[in-house]
Amino acid sequence: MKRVFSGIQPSGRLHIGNYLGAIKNWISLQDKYDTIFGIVDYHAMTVKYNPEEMNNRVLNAAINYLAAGIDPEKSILMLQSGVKEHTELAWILNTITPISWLERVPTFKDKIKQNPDNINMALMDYPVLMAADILLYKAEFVPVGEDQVPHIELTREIARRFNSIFGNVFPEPKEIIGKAKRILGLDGREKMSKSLNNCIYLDETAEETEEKILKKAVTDPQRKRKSDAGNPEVCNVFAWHTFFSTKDEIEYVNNGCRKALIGCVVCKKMLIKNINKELEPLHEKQAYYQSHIDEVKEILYEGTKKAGAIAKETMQQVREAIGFLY
Ligand code: AQP
Repeated sequence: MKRVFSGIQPSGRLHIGNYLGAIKNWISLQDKYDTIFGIVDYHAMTVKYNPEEMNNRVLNAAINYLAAGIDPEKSILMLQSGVKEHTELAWILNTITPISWLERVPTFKDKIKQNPDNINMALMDYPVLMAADILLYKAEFVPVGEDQVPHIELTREIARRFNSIFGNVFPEPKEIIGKAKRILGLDGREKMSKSLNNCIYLDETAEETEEKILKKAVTDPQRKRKSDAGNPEVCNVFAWHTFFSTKDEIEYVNNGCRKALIGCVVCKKMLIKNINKELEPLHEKQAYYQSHIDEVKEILYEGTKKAGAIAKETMQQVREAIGFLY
């Protein structure tokens, strides 16, 4: 089976953007591919963070992977910092990656804007570590949201360059983009992001989700009252409907909004019902794993060990290729 690798950085609690853009796609790949899903904690260090929170963030990510349906019998669930070969390979890849390739990565520019007081080396080097994450497992496919595509392109360029200098070691991975390319946040403008306080978190209660959507979710800004005809194309609440509601409901909301037959509150309430319905089984499993946290740690430990064995093999080939066989 061909191999798939993907990961999420534990830079905060996971949200429905991570769920729709990443985790939900991962579930469907488990039967067709040899799948490895990482919690990439070294990536979460590129911005300031509270060390006391990191352990809980990692466990929150692991719980959500499992609750959403990552099956440890089918997939490897691993922790990046538990496999030292990630940073080792990243260093080697650094030596063949021109700085100019990293300067043009769009997320680097975004991160500089978001962290003007902490523009560190790792913010720029993040995509090389990501390339190492993928290439270490010789993954051929990487399911990601649209924002990560430049990183996968860069990974291909790095793999190509390594292979041309040192001999053929790495396949060139391809991205797999699902239907949810870019989920916007409650603000209806920016990508839903852990660092932007515009999220519906996966561990939020049904009541918290309801309150956030009713009070904070921005709809068509032109529509001031129910009697105004709305434009679903510019309404983020409508965009969310397309992921959580049935075909008939989407049509009902689309038509009702355009003809001013329904107001934004009715539209939001229907969405709330559907989001909570989809997340209900996930919440039940979260509660199970929360109260069986040792089971979660064991799964992560075993997965990290398995990943480590694959990583060792690749690094042996890399060392042979770069002439480090003393
Ligand atoms: N809003 C989103 N829409 C679609 N996909 C998304 N992903 C994240 N947000 C959205 C996808 O989730 C995977 C893991 O992403 P990540 O958490 O490792 O990094 P990120 O994209 O930087 O996520 P955040 O929430 O925006 O984190 P911060 O705020 O810390 O930078 C990726 O496949 C990503 O595409």
